[in-house]
Amino acid sequence: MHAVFVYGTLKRGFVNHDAAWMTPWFAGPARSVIAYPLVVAGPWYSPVLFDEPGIGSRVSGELYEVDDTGLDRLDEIEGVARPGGYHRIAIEIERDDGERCRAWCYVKRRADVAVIHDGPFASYDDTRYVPRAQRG
Ligand code: PCA
Repeated sequence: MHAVFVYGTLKRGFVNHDAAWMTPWFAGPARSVIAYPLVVAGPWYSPVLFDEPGIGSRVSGELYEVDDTGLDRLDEIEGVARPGGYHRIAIEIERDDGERCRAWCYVKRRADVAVIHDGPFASYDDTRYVPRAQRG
């Protein structure tokens, strides 16, 4: 199984959570051990975490334990193989009970993002995201 930390539209209550069949893998709330910049960026107002440790705030999100198929599906949803897509890196995560672990997390490089609308935030709670199916 693979530990995955999600901070954006894969969280419970957001549009990609159901598309990725996340619910059975939920392992609890968690946050990054160190700060990362979490912003709302790009033409579709996507939540984006930049791989710039030490900038912004500790980021709140959710931890999941997914199988190989699940990780493949998440990579597909996050465009890991597509130009301008997310990169998957391992970061240090702290659960609410204080337990720490390394988990996969989807990030981008600042240079791959055309426009930053808002941020940095300690947690993502924006409603402007445009799902893939609604993009022109
Ligand atoms: N999905 C991934 C990265 C950004 C997004 O919208 C997540 O929720 O962590």
